Amino acid sequence: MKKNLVQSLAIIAATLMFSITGCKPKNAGNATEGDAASKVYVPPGKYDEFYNLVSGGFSGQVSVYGIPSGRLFRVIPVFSRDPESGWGYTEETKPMLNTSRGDVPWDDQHHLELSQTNGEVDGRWLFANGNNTPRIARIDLKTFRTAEIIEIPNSSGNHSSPFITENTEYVVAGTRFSVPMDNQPQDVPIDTYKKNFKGTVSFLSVDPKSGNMKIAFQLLLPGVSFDLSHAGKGPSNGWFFFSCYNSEQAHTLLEVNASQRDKDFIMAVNWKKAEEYVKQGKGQVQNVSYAHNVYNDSTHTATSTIETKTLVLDAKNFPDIVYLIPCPKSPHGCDVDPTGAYIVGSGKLAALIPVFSFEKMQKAIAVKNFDGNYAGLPVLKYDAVLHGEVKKPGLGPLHTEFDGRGNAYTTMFISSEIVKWRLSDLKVLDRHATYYSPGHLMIPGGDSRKPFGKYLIAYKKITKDRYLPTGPELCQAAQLFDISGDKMKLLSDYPSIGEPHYAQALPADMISKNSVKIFDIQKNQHPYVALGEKNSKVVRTGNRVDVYMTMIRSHFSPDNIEGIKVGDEVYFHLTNLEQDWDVPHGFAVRDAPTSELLVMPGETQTLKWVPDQVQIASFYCTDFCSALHQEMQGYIRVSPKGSNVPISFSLGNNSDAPGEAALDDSIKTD
Ligand code: RUQ
Ligand code: CUA
Repeated sequence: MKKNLVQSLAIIAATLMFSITGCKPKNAGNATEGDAASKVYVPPGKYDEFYNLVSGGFSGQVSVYGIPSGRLFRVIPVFSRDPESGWGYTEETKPMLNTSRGDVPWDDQHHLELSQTNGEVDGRWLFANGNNTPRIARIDLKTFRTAEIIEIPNSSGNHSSPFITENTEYVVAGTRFSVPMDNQPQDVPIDTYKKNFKGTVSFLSVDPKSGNMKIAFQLLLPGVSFDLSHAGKGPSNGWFFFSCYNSEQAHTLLEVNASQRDKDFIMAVNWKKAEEYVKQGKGQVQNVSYAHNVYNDSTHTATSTIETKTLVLDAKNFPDIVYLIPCPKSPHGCDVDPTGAYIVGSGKLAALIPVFSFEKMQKAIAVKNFDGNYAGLPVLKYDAVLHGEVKKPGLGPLHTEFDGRGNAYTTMFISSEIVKWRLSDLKVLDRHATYYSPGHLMIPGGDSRKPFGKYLIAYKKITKDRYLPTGPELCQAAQLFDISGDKMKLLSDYPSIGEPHYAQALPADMISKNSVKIFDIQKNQHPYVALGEKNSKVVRTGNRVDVYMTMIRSHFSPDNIEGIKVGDEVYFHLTNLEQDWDVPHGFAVRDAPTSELLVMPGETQTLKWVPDQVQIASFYCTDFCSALHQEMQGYIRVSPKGSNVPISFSLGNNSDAPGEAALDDSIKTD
């Protein structure tokens, strides 16, 4: 007990010290080792070995890097509007950011999880959580586009998400903030937390063919904070593990008030059992409201549906679904090793890392080796479930990944290092400084049954002096290590987009072999497609004008439009007629209070424009598409409201108005 107190004090002292000194370990200078340069060098024209998909944190997006080069390939817009691609600005993509409370064009994206088959990454989909407005997105890795976003009811701050079961049967979402349930009064005093605030974890089923998600059931739980999670695998398949903090149920100054108890919990959920109860018709259907947004690659259009029902199982009424494992000091990371035998909890303020045994947990459950209950849920005895503790690993353990060779790697936020330890005897084998303060780390496949244990990347919260200064705001960063030998070797570091939290990676060909190069224009089912220039046209219906416009190197059809009036609602439906890889065209019209469109070959996208003054408005292609890209442009005549200029449109009719030909005598065309 006393020792615990001393350790806690030491940690608090260290935390303070690091926050004051800025977490700068000694010898930050000569960081790489040996032939690092040649190990990360991918010569021009050669490909990287792995795709690395990295969370964008408060950018709301996901970025795609190559490993080992650290080259940035792309930013995939997910929860935030993106002017570069028109995501969330085009009529087709606006519904993707719809929620039960309207348009929410930003989120805080923390965790990513690749779809798996038999516990191994399969390269089909990438799931991403939205933290602030509880949502889960599914990205289709054929197109690198967000294909679906579903909102989570009865939740607030969707942090322990979107982790998956070993055959992608379910993707989970646990609430960070406990709140009054959606069907309960919301206008309650905050100090009625213990009575009125509840936690939930949600299980969303994933259709094995289409990938489409559906909220299968939610577990109603005591009002604590759920933080991270990971599914069991192999022998522990059928279980899900969630870390939780604030078992104190504080609602203010959590920094102090939620750090009172010596132990919080890892919550073990028997989801197969829960599934059986659902099949038996147990649980309660609640009226709620949440958006389910799906993008269709044939119509190139998203739809948003507001769903109204959710099935809730109150965990305390089903005594064999949920068990609590005591875990020291506000656990954060919750990681399951590749064999599925061990569950690692990382107490942010603990001076050790507890490793739990699934087998021991099963035994303890069988003989009811309980230490009382917490809010009606059985608490297992710590010692009965413990495989052992990693002693003196470092300060501030956060997250653990595995190399598939029996070793685990844990980030130490406070002492700014990665610590390698062995699962069997819990011995620390190696440690390496990081620059600085790592949050998550990632080994390709490192949370699956089959890690590709060659590289490790640490994602750092603090950059300080690593790069040229860019004013007060500095980038976050990633650091690549070679973990193929006994000792970790630092190879390189590179900046990241937004704040990286979790990441995933997989061998490049698992994705590249299926990558879509163009959309087949013959299969374009967009209601406003123009299949060929001869079908381009301008149609007025009242004050709505639909422009069916095509793009091909290097002109629009039509490119002269007249008869538009101030206040008209003009919809430019741009169809890119190209059928070649890497030939997008862009579209921007003057003063449109929205972004450009960027239209891929075979695709149709729509920009809405309401001209508010009489003008000749120009429009042009924004993406350099050919030597004559700069010629890809056009004019729109906007006449006053109520004028009687008829709609007309043309392409290539370069004749002059009667009597106007020789206005400028200096121009001779002979
Ligand atoms: S978090 S740095 Cu995943 Cu949001 Cu641990
Ligand atoms: Cu089309 Cu530039």
